Amino acid sequence: MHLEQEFESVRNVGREAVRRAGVILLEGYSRDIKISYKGEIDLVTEVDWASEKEIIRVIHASFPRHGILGEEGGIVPGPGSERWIIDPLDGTTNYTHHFPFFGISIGFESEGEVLYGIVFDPLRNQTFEAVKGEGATLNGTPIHVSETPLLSRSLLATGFSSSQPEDPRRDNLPHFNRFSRKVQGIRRTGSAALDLCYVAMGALDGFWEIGLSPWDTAAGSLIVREAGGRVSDRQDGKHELTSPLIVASNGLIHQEMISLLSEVTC
Ligand code: 2AM
Ligand code: CA
Repeated sequence: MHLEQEFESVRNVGREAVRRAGVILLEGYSRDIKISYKGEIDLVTEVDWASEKEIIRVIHASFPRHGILGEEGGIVPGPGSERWIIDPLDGTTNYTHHFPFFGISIGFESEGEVLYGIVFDPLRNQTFEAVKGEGATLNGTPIHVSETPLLSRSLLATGFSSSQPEDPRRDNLPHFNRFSRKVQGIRRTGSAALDLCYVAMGALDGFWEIGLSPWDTAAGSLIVREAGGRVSDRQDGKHELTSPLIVASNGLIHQEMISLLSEVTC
């Protein structure tokens, strides 16, 4: 198949997968659902599993040989380098408490590079999408990061991962404490994928978090970059999907964020 044609199919599959997963999330949101615990506080629901299963079904219907990395255990190696990185429900804790902030995140990677990302917020019917080199959109309209020039004028977001909270290297409170005295405000929304999209559309000026997984950041990082923003690790190096800390911003406040993070020793 021609490369451009194949890419058009990647986009169509991404859209169809989030649309179907969104129906599952909205259906579960309106009734009592079964919750299981992965750890003391880290939870998963029957909806996470059903959503991931449906997303994998849609992908494999068109691309049976592509690999899968899904948060809920859907790990299928493929013979080539193409891989789909899936968070079937980002913001599960919000979801189970009926705090209306959660989404679905899907990234498509080839030869180790994310080329396409889609994040869908089914409650607001907002679809954030990016293709490498082609910009980022919200419901089809191009989006761009904010123009806030200074950290002191910025609204940031962060999060606190629910696993290994006792590990001091994953303790975000010292960073939170330091940032909170330097910025206009910090939000803690509970969905890293949507936080990244909010940076991309300029509603947030920056975001950082420790201990995220590839499925939390694969799509959102590309969406930020394609919206003109910057994404890095804590030393301003390349952010890999497995980097322990992610910093995303409008670019203008990035250095200030990096400097402030370097002041915290952990
Ligand atoms: P989740 O709802 O898909 O688990 C909250 O700050 C962010 O951290 C959310 O995107 C949440 O995604 C993610 N998160 C929660 N527990 C996590 C864990 N154990 N590892 C990595 N990310 C986690
Ligand atoms: Ca999840």
